Amino acid sequence: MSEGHISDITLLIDDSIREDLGTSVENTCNREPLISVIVPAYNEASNIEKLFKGLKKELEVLQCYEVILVDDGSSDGTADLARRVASRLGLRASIIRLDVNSGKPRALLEGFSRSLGMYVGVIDADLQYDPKDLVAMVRNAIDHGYDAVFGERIDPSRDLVRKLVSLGAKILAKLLIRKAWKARDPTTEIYVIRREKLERCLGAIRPRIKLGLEILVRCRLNRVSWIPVTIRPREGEESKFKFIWIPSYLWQILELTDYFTLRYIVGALAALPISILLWNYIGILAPFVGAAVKWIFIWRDIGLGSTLAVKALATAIKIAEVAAWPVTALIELILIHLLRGTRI
Ligand SMILES: Nc1nc2c(ncn2[C@@H]2O[C@H](COP(=O)(O)OP(=O)(O)OP(=O)(O)O)[C@@H](O)[C@H]2O)c(=O)[nH]1
Ligand SMILES: [Mg+2]
Repeated sequence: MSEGHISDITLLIDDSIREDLGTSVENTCNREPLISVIVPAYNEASNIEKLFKGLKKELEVLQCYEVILVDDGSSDGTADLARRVASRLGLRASIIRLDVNSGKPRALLEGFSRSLGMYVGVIDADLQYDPKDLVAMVRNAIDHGYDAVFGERIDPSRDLVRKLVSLGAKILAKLLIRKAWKARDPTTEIYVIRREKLERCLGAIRPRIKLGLEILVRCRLNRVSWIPVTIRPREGEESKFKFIWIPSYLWQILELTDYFTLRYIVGALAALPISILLWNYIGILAPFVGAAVKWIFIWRDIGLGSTLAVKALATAIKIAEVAAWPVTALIELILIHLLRGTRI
């Protein structure tokens, strides 16, 4: 990636906790790699061998590729093992290890910032996706000139609760985010994007739980395609899915939603119970905290300056209302005097 964008992203992760374990084989093709495949990995040691074999077999047909595995503070030696396996297999791979677990989205952003390929692809380390699908996506992008190709996940093995959670997440994104309306799988985790397009929007992408959705919404993608990918049941290491991800997903949706009014209403509705709950603790300050909650929702749409200006105007109107009370009372009194004795 170009220097400017590298600095944007690397700022997210302190240099002292990042270690580049090097590249397994000479990573330079005669030209830029066709694809950089970013693999986020957290405690995936038992899957590395099979993962790398699969990637090598499929990516070799593209000749010029690079794999960037970002180990995110694993405690099972994922990074060391990955380096050894990559060099044994002759896989063109760079292994980056972050000492502190920073979460999948930050790991992906770190990988993006290191990528050199014409296309950047993302695939999980847990063997649930077939690298063949990634190759099909690049081919699709090249053949038809797509800016990005996303995988539409078909997951026959998921349990009912996860299926329902996933369906709810998709519906919510489609309903609230205009750009996600036509997306066949807005929460997808496997995709390929033209690096040139990614570079332009990297500064706007936040490290949120569904980075594919961030890319879909925040990057200017003129032509996008979807191809079906079947998810295999997880083998080896256990799932890292946590239900705590659900509120952070909801937050991401609220950030990405086009519906400003909805955000305002959610903020306004949250303000009242918050004020009531806090009343016992901070008394008269509670309504101010409640109001602040409402305004935080709006702040990101119009900026801090405008938020303060609107708030100042609204407060001025309220003060004027209160100040006008004696005047209105006086007018009422005069009217009562004038009308005394008459009945309409
Ligand atoms: N770098 C990094 N990778 C992570 C982290 N958490 C999960 N991953 C990786 O992200 C990928 C997806 O994780 P999974 O645990 O399979 O999560 P999931 O696919 O949403 O959940 P399942 O459907 O249950 O498999 C795997 O390659 C993990 O190793 C993390 O904190 N940092
Ligand atoms: Mg998985």
